[in-house]
Amino acid sequence: MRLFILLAFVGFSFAQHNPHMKNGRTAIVHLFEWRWADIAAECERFLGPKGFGGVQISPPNDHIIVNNPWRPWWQRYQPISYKLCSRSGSEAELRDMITRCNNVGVNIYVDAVINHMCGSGGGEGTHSSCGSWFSAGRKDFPSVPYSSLDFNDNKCKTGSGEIENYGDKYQVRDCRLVGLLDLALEKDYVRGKVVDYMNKLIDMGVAGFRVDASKHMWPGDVSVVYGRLHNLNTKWFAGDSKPFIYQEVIDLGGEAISYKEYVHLGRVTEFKYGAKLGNVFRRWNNEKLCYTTNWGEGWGFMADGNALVFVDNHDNQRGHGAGGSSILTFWDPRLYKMAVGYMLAHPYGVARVMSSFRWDRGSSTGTDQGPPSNSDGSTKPVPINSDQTCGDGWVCEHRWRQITNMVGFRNVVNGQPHSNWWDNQSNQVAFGRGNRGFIVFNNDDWNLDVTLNTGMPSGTYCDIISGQKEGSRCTGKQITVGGDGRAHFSISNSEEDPFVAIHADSKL
Ligand code: AAO
Repeated sequence: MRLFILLAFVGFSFAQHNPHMKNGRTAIVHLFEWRWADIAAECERFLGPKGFGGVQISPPNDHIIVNNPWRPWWQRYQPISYKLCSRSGSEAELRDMITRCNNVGVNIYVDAVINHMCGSGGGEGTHSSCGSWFSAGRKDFPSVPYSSLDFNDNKCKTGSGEIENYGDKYQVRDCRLVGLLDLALEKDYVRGKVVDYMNKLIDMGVAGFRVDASKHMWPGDVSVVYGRLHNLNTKWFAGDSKPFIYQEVIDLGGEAISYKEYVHLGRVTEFKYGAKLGNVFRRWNNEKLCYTTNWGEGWGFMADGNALVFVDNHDNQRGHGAGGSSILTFWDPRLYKMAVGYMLAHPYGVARVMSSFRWDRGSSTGTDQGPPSNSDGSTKPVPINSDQTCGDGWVCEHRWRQITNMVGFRNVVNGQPHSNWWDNQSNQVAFGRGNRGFIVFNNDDWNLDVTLNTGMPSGTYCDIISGQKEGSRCTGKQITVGGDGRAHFSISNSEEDPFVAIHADSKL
């Protein structure tokens, strides 16, 4: 009986921690600011075939239009209503994308902005992506509808009405985050509107949500919201599947609010992961790759089953949000590929890969600059070049061979233990995943030349970093594993990508 209660509890409490990825897929890609039509095509032509498990999409709901005169990316974090027309496309296009991605085994996770509406200085008029009339000054959003009664200002105790001190949990939850009108999620009416919005998306076929600004909502309030969500659409998911929830809580330590208040509700973004991994690969603060032998919980991160991990996200890649200068991004491609490779090879957490657009680092628009756009402000499509990279300012890190192939690696080794660790007490390390995969890094200033126990069956394998297996041939390095599981590795520190990875499906 006791065991039964325990199992029932575990089953219940972990229900929203499961990303419900299909066919043993394991990684999410954030296609930041992509149009729905492009995501649908990308699922069919690339993500499905390459084994990606899901896409995090930008907020699909009605949002403010900021004319600067250019449109910043962050306008989508200022909701005007829960209608489904956004910079990425119409409701019909959203529905078509969800259907087409699900049909090729790729889940959709929605970035849900439910803590607030637009900024208090957002003005009055119909400058929203759906053309909905609103008044920020009067806190009037008739397309929901929300009125001034549905906001928290009466609860907030700071003089400015803003969050002034992250050391005070009441401020963080009851006051405005950067001027954004803070919804009173304690009200059943507000909860109901949020639940209806999320349930509509679930019924359309999404697999879950990234919950924006979760730190700024009381756990008791979001718990009620999550509890009222529908099960996933049985056209694509097993019956009784709860939506996957991953909550954006920035906790690098030292603040009033801890990630621990949210882990029973769903997964939580582990912001320490990218900050520390950046230090390790940059070799800052005397960090060395060899110290990552106990990477994960051993580094003070949250429990494996609660974590959503990433090297960079749409905020900290451009200096917004938290993380600091150690965060690695596509601007440092060599170290970035290694860090993403490390994350995808390592069993800890549910992994999310970032896919960005370039911004002009020299210009005044800087880190606010929106996605590649036409002169009328509409977002440009993502053109695919003949070499499979993307054009027009879309970076498409997920299409970089090294990263794509490591997504495949993560699928092949799924469920296998972290094994056969080796290091040189510096920045050369190697580890395996049972007998299914093995990876070797050289982040030192000298060559690596060593014979290691890989734990893999004997045979010749194709390195998926310097090339890949194409039919029966290998376009990269070949690694020969002997009958004793040992293989010789040689990685020059001057190589373009100083790491090597092999797995069961790259055997020649
Ligand atoms: C825009 C304008 C504002 C304007 C506002 C309203 O930029 O000037 O006032 O409109 O008109 C995004 C953009 C914002 C944008 C907003 C709305 O990033 O610039 O404002 O859309 O359009 C906090 C939150 C976290 C949030 C992060 C950016 O806790 O939830 O700020 N991220 C999400 C989204 C993000 C979005 C929103 C939320 C809003 O991912 O894209 O904003 O929907 C500390 C706290 C963190 C806090 C940071 C803020 O971090 O811990 O919780 O994040 O401060 O800077 C060390 C510490 C670390 C600390 C950090 C500070 O690293 O260890 O804890 O320093 O840098």
